[in-house]
Amino acid sequence: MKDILEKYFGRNNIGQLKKYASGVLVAVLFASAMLFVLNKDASAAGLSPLSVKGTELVDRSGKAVQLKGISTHGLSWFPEYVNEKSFSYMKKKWGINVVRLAMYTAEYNGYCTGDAENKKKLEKLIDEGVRYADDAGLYVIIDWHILSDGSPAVHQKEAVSFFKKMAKKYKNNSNVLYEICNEPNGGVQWKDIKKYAVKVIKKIRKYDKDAVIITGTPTWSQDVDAAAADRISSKFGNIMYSLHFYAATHGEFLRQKAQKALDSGLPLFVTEFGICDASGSSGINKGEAKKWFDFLDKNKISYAAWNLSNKNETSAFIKSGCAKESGWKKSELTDSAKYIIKRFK
Ligand code: IDC
Repeated sequence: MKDILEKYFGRNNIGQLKKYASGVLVAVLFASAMLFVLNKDASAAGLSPLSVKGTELVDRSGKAVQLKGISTHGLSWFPEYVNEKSFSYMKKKWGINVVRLAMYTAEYNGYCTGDAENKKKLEKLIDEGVRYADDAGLYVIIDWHILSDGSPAVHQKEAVSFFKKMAKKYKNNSNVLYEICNEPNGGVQWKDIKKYAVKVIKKIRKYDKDAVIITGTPTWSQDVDAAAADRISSKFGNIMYSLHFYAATHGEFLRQKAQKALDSGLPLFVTEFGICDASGSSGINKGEAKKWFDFLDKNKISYAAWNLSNKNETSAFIKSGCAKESGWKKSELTDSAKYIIKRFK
């Protein structure tokens, strides 16, 4: 080797060449270290990290991104749908690009009401869900699904330590988004939700500097106007606000509220919706559903449909007689599923 180098560069130049080579090496190492510090890794599937620009979600190059996908039912009750095949099937055949992992906090076997074993099981499911999503090329929302607990303050302590764990684990996963309280209800005010949100966001930001964080809003995530009037400090970056609708219950009045919030610059994310009524289990309203989808698409609002399960309810995607955990045929899907899948495409 030495002989060859000497032949081409001359004996006197070898020392300089070595210096030059080590300089290049140092520069390359420094550049990759900087990239690592400044950027999340791209996911296995090469998904770009997301950020929030104005009211929109954008990718690394600043291009607007609209996430479209589905929410699981409660992870404790329908864990079987979190599997590798179902995620890649929904991506390929339905055209989704996001899945939401709904983890109830207070209901039966919720994260805060079950035992330690249950907690472990749920965390393992989230871990698998994040991995399957990544492999399939999907973004994934980790949803702290408060519901019967009404105010997020009820389980605030658990929420802070849960999201600390998540943020430490997933800080380099470009496909992970955090939803910190599904649907505040029971009269809890925005100022109290905001207090909770700031506590949780601060904890997440300690580890994960830039992942998108979505907070719930008052009245089952409908009062986005209240949040618009008193936003969370922009210093945290990449914060969005959830808007939930069920088309057979919520119509024009809620779209108007949402429009006003958008006009004032509030970034919205529909982390949950149905085209039936708010009970999740009666009549579908296709007329209103169409108006909602047109509204979402026009404003590039991201959304996740409730729910991926075969529970005997209108909002479920899989017919209750079907036990398959992926690869569903059209005849095995409900009317909700068939309608919504058409809009994914
Ligand atoms: C519903 C489920 C139903 C379950 C119930 C209580 O569809 O099977 O028994 O929760 O846990 C929401 C909630 C979501 C609800 C859904 C339909 O976020 O948890 O799921 N809904 O009622 N907000 C508005 C409607």
